[in-house]
Amino acid sequence: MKYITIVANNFDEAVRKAREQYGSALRIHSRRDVMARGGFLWLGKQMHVELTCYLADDDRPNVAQADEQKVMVPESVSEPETQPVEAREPEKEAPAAEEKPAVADKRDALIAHARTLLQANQFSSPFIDEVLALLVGSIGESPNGDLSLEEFELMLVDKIVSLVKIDHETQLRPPRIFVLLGPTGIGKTTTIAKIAALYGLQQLSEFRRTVHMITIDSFRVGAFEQLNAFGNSLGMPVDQVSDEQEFYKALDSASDADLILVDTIGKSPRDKDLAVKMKTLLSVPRQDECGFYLALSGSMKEQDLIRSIDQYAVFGLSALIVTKLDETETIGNVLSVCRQRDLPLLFLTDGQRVPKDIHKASASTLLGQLKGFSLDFGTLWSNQVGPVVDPVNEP
Ligand SMILES: Nc1nc2c(ncn2[C@@H]2O[C@H](COP(=O)(O)OP(=O)(O)OP(=O)(O)O)[C@@H](O)[C@H]2O)c(=O)[nH]1
Ligand SMILES: [Mg+2]
Repeated sequence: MKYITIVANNFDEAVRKAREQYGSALRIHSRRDVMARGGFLWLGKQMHVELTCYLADDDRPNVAQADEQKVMVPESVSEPETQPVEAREPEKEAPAAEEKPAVADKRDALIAHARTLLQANQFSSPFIDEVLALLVGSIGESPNGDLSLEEFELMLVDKIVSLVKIDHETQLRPPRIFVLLGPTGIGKTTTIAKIAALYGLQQLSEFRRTVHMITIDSFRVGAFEQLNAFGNSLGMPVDQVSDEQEFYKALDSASDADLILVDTIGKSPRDKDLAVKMKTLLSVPRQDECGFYLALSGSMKEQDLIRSIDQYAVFGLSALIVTKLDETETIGNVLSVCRQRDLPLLFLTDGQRVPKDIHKASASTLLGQLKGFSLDFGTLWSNQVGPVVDPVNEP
């Protein structure tokens, strides 16, 4: 039995050509999708389909015609590597042809690559599914999946970033009273000092604020001394309040400040009395001047992040500050939770140094935290509202 190879731009066209030349005696043995040019991850620039066919012995009405038309089919006639497959009704295969299996293969490979990257960065399953669904849509708009790996990864990070909100408004115009909440030891006090420097020592006058710090933590030994030490280094006033009256007085004495940073108690979720005390104290300032922000560590597990957000939701959280990013390799957990709880990101901190180790959240700072991509996002990792003077780390 002789085999005939028919080459066409796609499966439909190959079948049509074959039928025109050989009539209904034609049987399709196998199909191969061939790249005209190679490319990364099967991303060849041009593809064609090779059909290997044979003519059924019992029904070959057009052999002569076929011989005459040999010039219309490629020379290559080869022995099959696998057993022939019947293809009496190629129309039934047409949907598969419309799918363009080679394109589908490329798309599947890219999606698998994206899934691996997202999993490696600890994104949650719902977040991964959402990103992949968006990617499938975008790849579909790219004819023949004609994408380089870099283009595809850019598309991937674009989807990631599109799902995470960033609180640019607060970065540029923080509320007059900025309350920072969060679990014990998460980095609240240190972050308050960093924010104080960011705005209080800001070189760009449009972002500069007169800062006053207040701690409502009168429970932990040394809480005031810690914040006060930062205040002394930064040259900013610090008050400690333990009841509503003291809070009113402190707010009074801070009347000329246009940014009042309020450090809070790292309350244990089990301590109900402390929670009530904090809620009572934090209802003292004018609520329309207040913004409530939650600090959580980048190394917390997804479920713990969600639990904390839900515990502090009673305050009406405006945005999230992620601390201690230097202690974790991945940021997918945080971004997934932000998406899940519809909470924007405000700042990221990545070290103990005040004021250096704080960065405003932005597309580029988030990308700087993504691992495993071929693209180098590291150079994008910068930075702040504007340049700040650093009286703590620089003489
Ligand atoms: N590695 C790292 N350490 C940090 C970061 N932010 C704060 N810390 C450290 O975390 C420890 C706790 O920081 P604090 O600012 O006292 O935390 P807190 O939330 O105020 O703690 P409590 O008031 O006790 O609830 C300190 O040793 C900080 O220097 C950060 O971004 N990275
Ligand atoms: Mg503290």
